[in-house]
Formats: sequence, structure tokens, C-alpha cells
Amino acid sequence: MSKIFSLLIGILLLASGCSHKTVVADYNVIPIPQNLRLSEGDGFKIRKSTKIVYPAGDELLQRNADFLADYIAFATGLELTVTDQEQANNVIVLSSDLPYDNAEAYVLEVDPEKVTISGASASGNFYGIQTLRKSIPADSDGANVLLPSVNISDAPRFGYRGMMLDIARHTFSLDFIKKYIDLMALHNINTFHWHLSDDQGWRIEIKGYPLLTEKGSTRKETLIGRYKEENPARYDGTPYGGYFTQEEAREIVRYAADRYITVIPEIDLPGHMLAAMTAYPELGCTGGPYEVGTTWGVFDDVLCLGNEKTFEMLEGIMTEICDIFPGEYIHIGGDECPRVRWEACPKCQARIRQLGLKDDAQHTAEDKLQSYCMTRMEKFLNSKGRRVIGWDEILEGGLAPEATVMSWRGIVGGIAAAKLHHQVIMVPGSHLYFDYPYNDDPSEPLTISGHTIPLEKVYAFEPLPAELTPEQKSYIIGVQANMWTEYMTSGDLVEYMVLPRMDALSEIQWSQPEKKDYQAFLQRLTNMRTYYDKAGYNYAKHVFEN
Ligand code: TNX
Repeated sequence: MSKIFSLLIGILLLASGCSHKTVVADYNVIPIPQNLRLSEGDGFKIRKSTKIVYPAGDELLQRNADFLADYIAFATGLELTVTDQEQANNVIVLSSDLPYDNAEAYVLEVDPEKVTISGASASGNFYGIQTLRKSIPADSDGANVLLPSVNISDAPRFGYRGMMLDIARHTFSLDFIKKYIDLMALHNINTFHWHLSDDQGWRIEIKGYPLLTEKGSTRKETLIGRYKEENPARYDGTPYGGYFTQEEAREIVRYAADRYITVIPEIDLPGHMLAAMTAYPELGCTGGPYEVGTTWGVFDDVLCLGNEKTFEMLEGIMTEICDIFPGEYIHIGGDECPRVRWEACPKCQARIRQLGLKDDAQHTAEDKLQSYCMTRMEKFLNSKGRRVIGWDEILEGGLAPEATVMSWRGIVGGIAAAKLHHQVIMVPGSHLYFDYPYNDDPSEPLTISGHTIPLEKVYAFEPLPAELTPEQKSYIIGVQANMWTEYMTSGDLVEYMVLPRMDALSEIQWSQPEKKDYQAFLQRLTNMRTYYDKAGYNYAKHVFEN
């Protein structure tokens, strides 16, 4: 009997011992902060009784506090109380009145009495929270967490930190889009570029033009295997489609905004419009009939720019897009638009004559016709208080006066645009196209072919070209990676392609270049890996081998 009794006591002691296990946090986070000073002393212990305090009446910080409580619960199981009642110790105190000229800056201070996260705004506070949560090992279940005393002061290098997702070639669930946004928040990314339409599918409800989704959101079948390498091409014979209602899109906008992420919608025009033209054939030069794209690549059928109806419809679409997406920028595409139909189209040619557009040494009259289209759309969107972004092809034939250029065909377009005093976002296909494979190992998933983009290559990208003057460099507002989805048949696969390349991206976007060190980055990445494992993300594991 006494033996059983002592065994019971032993088990109880062991159990209580377990519940007081303490995990020591480190600050090896991604992206690496600008300044980090560890100090002497015991540090702060996050335990069950620790409270998270936000300023009374501050709804944004209250929400931030709730996020922090969720993050800590996820990592440790500790359910901390969120309150607006101040107390002297055993607290994590949030504020957003740090005097600093970059609104996204924060200071995170840890001493034995308390943790203070002071943002220069609510978003700055949120990034301080991200640093804190990434410092806590994600597998700290049932443990208290010892945060060593520290002073971290941090601010991003670039104001525009983006991640794109193409939902036209393949589409994903609302939940997956939220999961993608969660990943962006984890990486201090503040812009979600949402590619909503393309030749292979129109994916956003437009009430004034219902056929866009009724007809344009479904393709009759999808290519099997790799485009152009499979000869003859094979198809799966299965209709593929889907779209987001305006209500769902608004839900995404709110979900992102809660995490200080702005959604930039893209309606790609005047090329990549086959799905829309299938729904409304009068938009094309030949009048159709057209068929939603079933292969990848570039299609000759593009919007007819000689037809006023095209602009009437584009304006109708953009009016609804502006209504759904409140952000400053609307992306109007402009990439990969062949001119063959315009060359043969009487209406387009009449427009060219009417506008007096002429070939010159660099550009054809048709290049200038595209430029006319982009400029006209810009004017329309400016009248609604918005600004436009376009792919670097919009440089050809004359830039729309205020347009921001996304440089995807390398960095040359970005350099040219910066010299013209236009804002630039660097998205070079050579380094930041996450639809390209990590390597050429035959066991890798089927992806687009052409070149490989190993993690180290992403990490090595420097967004500010040395040849630009400091003044020209100031036009480069940020960096983004693109996730095109021709071969991305599931969200799982998207996760694999972006993780952990998104980690490398976030250090390019946020951290100062002199802090970059690939080996040290790989070390920091092991903490993220713990998080990905616990959260159930699919990621490329080969980067952890050797
Ligand atoms: C080029 S980048 C495209 C996309 C493709 C992508 C594949 C850009 C503006 N256009 O339509 O999906 O390459 O990597």
C-alpha cells in the first residue's frame, strides 16, 4: 500500500514538475531586427498569471493583444488574460505612441518586471508582437517561457513588402487565402497582391457583368503535364472553375486589414483577358467566339482597344473593384499583350489614326495604343482617388504618368522606371518567382521550367541596383515575390513552393543589407521550422539537409 502511495506522490510531483517546465526564448527571428541588445539580469517569465495590457479604449491594440494571446496559447498552451487594467509587474504592455518617423517601427523591451512593446503606430506594435511570438519556441507546450532581458529596436527597410498569389490558373479556398495571409503576417509582409483574372479564369464577382463569372470562371479542361514539353498536349477532360463573391473578397480584405496587410487587386489588361472575352466576345477584335484558356502562356486574342464598349466595361469593372478593395493601389496588369490582333483590326487602326499614334525607332503605333489604354485606365482610377501599378511592359510606348512599375523581367524595367522618377517594386523572375523550382531534382513537384531558384538565390537578391544614384534609389519602394499557379493544383503545393523562400524574402524586404548572412539565416530558420511543423504547413525540407 505504502509503495503505491509513494508511486502516486512520485507521479504527482513529476506531473507538477512538468507543468513548471521553463523554456528559454531566444531572439533569433526572421526577419532579423535592426538593433538587438541583450542585457544582464534574469529576464521575464511568461506564466499563467501574466497579463497582456492594452490602453483602455484602443480597439486596434486590443485586437493586437488578442492576437498575442492567441500566439502565446498556440506555442505554450498558456491562456493569458487580456485587459486594459494597468499593473506594475508580470505584464506585457502594448502601446503605439513611440515617437519615430517610420510608422512600422517598434521597440521591444524585456526586463524582469515586464515586457513592453511600443509601436510607432498600431502596425509597428503588431510587428513587435510578431518578433516576440517568433522568439518563443512554437513547441513550448505546457511550459512557462523565460524571455532574456533585451532591448530590440526595429523598423523595416522597405515600406512595400508584398507577396502575390495567382488564383486564375488554379484557385484556392477562402480558408487557404486566410492561411496565406497568416503566413504573410508572420513574415512582416504588408501587401497581398491578388491576381484575380487571367486567360484561364475570371475569379471575382462583378455584379454589372454577371457573365464574367457565369461563363468566364470555368474552363472546359486543364493541360496535363508541362506546357510545350508534352507533345502532343494532353488534357484532363475535367471542367475547372470557381470564383470569389464580393462578400467573400470583402471578408479577405478585412482579414488582411486586421493583420495590417493591404490587398491590391489585379485585373490584368488588355492582354490575359481571354476568360472575360469568352463571356463578352464583343470585347475582342474578331468578335469571337472565344474559349477560356486551357493551356498556359500568352494568347493572341486580347481586348479590342478601338471599341468604346471595352472601356465602358473596364470602367464598370474597376468601379466595383474599387468598391470592394479600399486600398490606394489597383493593379492593372499590362503584361504580355501581343499586338497581332490590333494590327489587323479596323477599329484599333482607326483609333491609332484618330490619336495620331506613329511608329518610331523604339516603339510601334500598337505599343502606343497599349500605352493609351493604360493611361486612360490610370486617369479613370485617379478620378476615384486610386493609383495604378502595372507590369514593366507598361514602359513600352510611354508610361502612364503616375504609374508604379513592377519589374518582373529582371531589374532592368525597375532601373528604367526609377530613372524616369516612377515608383518601382522589384519582383524579378530570376530571384523572386516562387513558381520556379528550388532545384532540378527529379523528385521535385511538377513546376514551370526554365531556371531554378534555390533558397540562397532568393536570399542573395539586392533590390537597390548599384548603378542608381541615391535619389533614383528612393523610387524603389519595395520588393515582392510572385506565386503563379499554372502547376499549383493544391494549397499544399503552394505552401511547399513559398516555404521557406518567403523567409528569405522577408529579410530582403525588412532587414538592413549589412545584417544579411546566409549561414546565420539558416540557423534562424530552424525556429521557423518548428513553427511550420506545429502549424502543419508543408515546406521544402531539403534546405535543412547536410
Ligand atoms: C509571366 S509575370 C507572367 C505570368 C505567368 C508567369 C509564369 C507576368 C507579369 N506574367 O502570366 O504566370 O510568367 O512564371
